[in-house]
Amino acid sequence: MNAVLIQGGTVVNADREFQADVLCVDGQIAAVGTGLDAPAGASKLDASGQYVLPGGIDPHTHMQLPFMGTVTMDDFYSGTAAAMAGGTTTIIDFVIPNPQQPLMEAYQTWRGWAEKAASDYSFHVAITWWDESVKRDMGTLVQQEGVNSFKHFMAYKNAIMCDDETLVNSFKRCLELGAMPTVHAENGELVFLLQQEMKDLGVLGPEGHPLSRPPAVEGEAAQRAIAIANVLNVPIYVVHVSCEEAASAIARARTAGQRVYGEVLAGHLVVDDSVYRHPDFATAAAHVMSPPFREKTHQEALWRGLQSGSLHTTATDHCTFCAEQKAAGRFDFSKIPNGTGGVEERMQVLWDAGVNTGRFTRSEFVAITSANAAKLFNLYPRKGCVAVGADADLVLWDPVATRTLSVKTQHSKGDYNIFEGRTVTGAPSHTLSQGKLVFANGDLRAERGAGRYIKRPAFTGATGHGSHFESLARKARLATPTPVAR
Ligand code: URQ
Ligand code: ZN
Ligand code: ZN
Repeated sequence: MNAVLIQGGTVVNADREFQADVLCVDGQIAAVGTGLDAPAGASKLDASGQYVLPGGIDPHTHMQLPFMGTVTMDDFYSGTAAAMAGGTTTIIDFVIPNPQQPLMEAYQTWRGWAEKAASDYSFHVAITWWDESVKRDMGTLVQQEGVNSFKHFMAYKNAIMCDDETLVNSFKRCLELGAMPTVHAENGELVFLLQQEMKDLGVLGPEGHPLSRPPAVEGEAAQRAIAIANVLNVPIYVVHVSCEEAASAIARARTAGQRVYGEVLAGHLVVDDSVYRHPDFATAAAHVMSPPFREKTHQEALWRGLQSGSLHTTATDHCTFCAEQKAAGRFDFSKIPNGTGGVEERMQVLWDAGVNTGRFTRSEFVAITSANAAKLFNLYPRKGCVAVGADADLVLWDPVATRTLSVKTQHSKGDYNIFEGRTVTGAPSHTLSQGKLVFANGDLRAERGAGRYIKRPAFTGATGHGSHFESLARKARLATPTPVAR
């Protein structure tokens, strides 16, 4: 029996916080309460003065991603190890089939890559093309493999971009299956045209990246995806919302009663577009990711979206390329591999810029870093809360610890840190994954292959939390027209 008793801490869940000890036995939470006794042989952790949080969930990472002619620096071991050093104990990554590649083939490939993961993981599957076999494989993935979310890139023309026909077919299939459609919302046709215009003007450096992907390009795609979902009566989750235009499109739809959910990257909350005007190519290129970092004014819209509940989760889109890889675009910004890191820093940045500033309560912090993602992707209450029966994925959070975030101390294999030099107050002192201590006061003990693939049931029938799909189906039935007898 592997038992750990965490004593003297304040448990923080998304709904409340309270003084309690937490007993973990064989990878699950066995008891939560005051004055718990440790079973014989149990190890003890003193959490006095600290908060005991559910392990963070990052619903948007790309470990070991083949993209734009190269492969990310972090694989599933190094990426999940870095995540646990920052308090994140579950990632939801992406299977991204090449166009015309059978979904099941891509899925098996990614499952193989992820066997080295040190923490638990799950997969969204991207729909990058369409025919009857894709429709069939989506069913297999939902019914047999525990996939309940499908990603659609509206950007990346001539690569993995979805046209409206694919969006409509796939969203409809998602509704049939009880799966959440998600979108990368940028109009890829506009991006392609604006990239060409920038190059025709001789703008070839990284400063051309944001200029070719203005907020209006994201706002249009977000609005279009939301409108398609509305007509089809399916919920929709917009990933990496980066600008006011997309955030307000989501807020408007929600106010009108539509089931739309939004995700915000930690980077988009605190990094702005001045990085692209840095004179050093490598520094500017290191920040090339899509959607790009925006003018500061957009950050307030994102904070307000999270505070008001119109945006729901935080993520990182951890997708690290080194300077040599980024140099592929030295003379053409459109060839710079898109992606930045952050999987280790997310929770510390959000605590420092969110909780310490009074934007979020500690419970709201848990909601946006763990519980909401668990609920939206049907991992709750196995993940996302400190409760009996949940997985023993826990973080002992020291609210007075200070850290300076830097590439020099990060555990990612990337060679850049978009939060370089930022000093934060509040950091994980200990991380437990499946009840095992994997991080303790700077000592990372991530075990290659210890992570498990986590199945996520579809949102139909008894599973899920008050399935939004059933309520939508009821709404659709009520709205079903009756044919006129003639
Ligand atoms: O678009 C994404 O989410 C992937 C390809 C990572 N890269 C990025 O720039 N966000
Ligand atoms: Zn994306
Ligand atoms: Zn991504």
